[in-house]
Amino acid sequence: MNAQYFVSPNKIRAKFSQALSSMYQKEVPLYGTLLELVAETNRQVLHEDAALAHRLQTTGEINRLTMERHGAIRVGTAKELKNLRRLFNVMGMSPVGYYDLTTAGVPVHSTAFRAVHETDLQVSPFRVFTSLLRLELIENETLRTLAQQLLSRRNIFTERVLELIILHETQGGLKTSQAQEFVTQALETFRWHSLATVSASEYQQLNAQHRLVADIVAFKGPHINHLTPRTLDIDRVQSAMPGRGIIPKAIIEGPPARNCPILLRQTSFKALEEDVAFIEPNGHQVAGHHTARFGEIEQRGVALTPKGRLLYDRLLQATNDQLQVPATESNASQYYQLLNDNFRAFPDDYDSLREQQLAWFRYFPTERGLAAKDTLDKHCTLEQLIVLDYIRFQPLVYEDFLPVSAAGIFRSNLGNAHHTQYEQTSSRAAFEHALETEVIDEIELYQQTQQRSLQTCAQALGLRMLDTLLI
Ligand code: OOG
Ligand code: NI
Repeated sequence: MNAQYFVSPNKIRAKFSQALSSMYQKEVPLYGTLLELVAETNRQVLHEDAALAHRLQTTGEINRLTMERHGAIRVGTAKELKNLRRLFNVMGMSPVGYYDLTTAGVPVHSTAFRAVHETDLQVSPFRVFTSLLRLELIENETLRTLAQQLLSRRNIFTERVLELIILHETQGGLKTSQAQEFVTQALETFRWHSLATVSASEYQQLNAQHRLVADIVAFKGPHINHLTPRTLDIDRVQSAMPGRGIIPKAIIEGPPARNCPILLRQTSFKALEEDVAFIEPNGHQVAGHHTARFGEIEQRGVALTPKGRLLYDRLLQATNDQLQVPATESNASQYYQLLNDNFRAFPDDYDSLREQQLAWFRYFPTERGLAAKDTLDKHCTLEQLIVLDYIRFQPLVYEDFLPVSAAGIFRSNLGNAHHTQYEQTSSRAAFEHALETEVIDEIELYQQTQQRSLQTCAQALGLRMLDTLLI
């Protein structure tokens, strides 16, 4: 069948993320309150900063501002992870990056399912941080067996969504009505189930092992545990949260506020205690509570090269070493002070970030450059073309996650009771084995996007030697 009959995966992704957002707002009303706060703050910022408003208008981003940028789920088995990969593939999302959270005392490893090409990201940047429980880290054998049994008994996908996935794989796409049905059916995997699959005492044992184990194992499916819209001013939203009855986590994760934002800053409200019911062996239901779901906000900046990332990791590590204890509400201002001081060593203008090869950029030919095309010296270097204002550059936005930040988000939602130290660490090979494919290296994606933009410049300016344009 011809590809033109099929709905673009980008469209399916955009529709799915909208449907997920509506469902989550109904399930967690406080998340709706957070969305309102974010929308209001974005409006204020745009009102105060006309240049920013203009920029967002010209790029069309203004219309997508409050659209969610990411969500997260946690699954229990290799099979669940593999089938999620197939499900996300229908929406044009591939596994990018490997995150080992065990070093931070969280018994999972993760990837981000997302679009990989800049034109697809432009349509919908929606991504899902997806974690796989590392069952082998449960030391108590009885409990591990219980967890395994519970997981092997459940099926987190509807029969119909599995059929549609196969249809997509065999015919190469989905037609309109199939795509609509896919969105409705796929949503079921992410839905909240307040009736647990375990008894109250089993829940307590799983929870005592690790709150995350109970969250992943004791329910029918991997409920979406948060969604994350983009804010134009994360500091402002963080401080306005309590006024709306939202309790924020202690600190904003990631780099400090800067003129030229780098990577990703994020914060969340603390997970809510929700009513659930446990099911006793005699079939009776017992009322109880479970704490897992929350809302998050993010602000993204330029993606860093490996060199830039090393510098970022070093400065963040230095901050945490100097603080000596974990950052909490009581030492938050000291933490920010140290963070700001340390990050003075990170250049804060785009020229330096580019010249020192700390960040990735996209290059664009200017009107002036295009007008000069025929008279251009064919041996011009990229730097000369920039000086001549024939080529300009824009920061390439970071599309991924940060392990230290992710651990901070996890931890703030797991209570402070867990300071587990795991002997085993990174097991990327096992993760990829479960996924039945390798995860994509995010650095390669940024490099390719930058390189594509350079090639487009070269073509537009009639230059043959693309390589000379490499920085
Ligand atoms: C995922 C936490 C990590 C982020 O934005 O870094 C995360 C989870 O709680 O399942 O979402
Ligand atoms: Ni998140």
